[in-house]
Amino acid sequence: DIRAGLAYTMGGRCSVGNAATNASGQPGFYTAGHCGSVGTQVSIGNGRGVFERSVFPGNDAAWVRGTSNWTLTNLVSRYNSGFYATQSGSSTAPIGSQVCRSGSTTGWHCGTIQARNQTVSYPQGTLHSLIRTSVCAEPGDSAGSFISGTQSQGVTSGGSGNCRTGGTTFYQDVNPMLNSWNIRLR
Ligand code: TYR
Repeated sequence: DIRAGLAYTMGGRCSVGNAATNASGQPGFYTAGHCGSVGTQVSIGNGRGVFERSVFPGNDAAWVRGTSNWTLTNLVSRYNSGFYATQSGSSTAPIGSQVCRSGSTTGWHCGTIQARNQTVSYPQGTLHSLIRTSVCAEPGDSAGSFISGTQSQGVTSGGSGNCRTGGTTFYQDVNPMLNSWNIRLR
């Protein structure tokens, strides 16, 4: 089944944002745009999918549709912290809220939401409207789910530092993806 935080490969490795369905009810997940361009093929376990939407830079947003039989769940992998978190919506959490993220390199890590509407420059270009957090992340954690309580907030984009000494990580807001592509959270 498809769960937030699971690893997928597409040449490199990224993490599932959240399981979701598109306007036609087809299963898939949303993720980060820097993980693949439209047409990029994805493997997740023995399942297959394809990037059907991708925006990067500018934003860091993408939709992957499953091309094999996928079972979707609203669970978020917490890795070494045990069991799962449950996602039940995408209400925006205020600045200062605790937020955690699930990623396939470093697992489950938490911190606080520090600032919205951040413009960030990567070697590939400039991104707008990212949200800054004190959560650590490392390569391969990209695109994994940020969740505050039970509410999904977004997908891991990039940042600095690491999970040994601490870091700053920016995420892409989930709601613009859901709204502009008519995607429904699982
Ligand atoms: N951008 C990274 C990826 O593609 C994820 C990452 C996030 C890496 C924050 C480092 C960092 O500090 O996997």
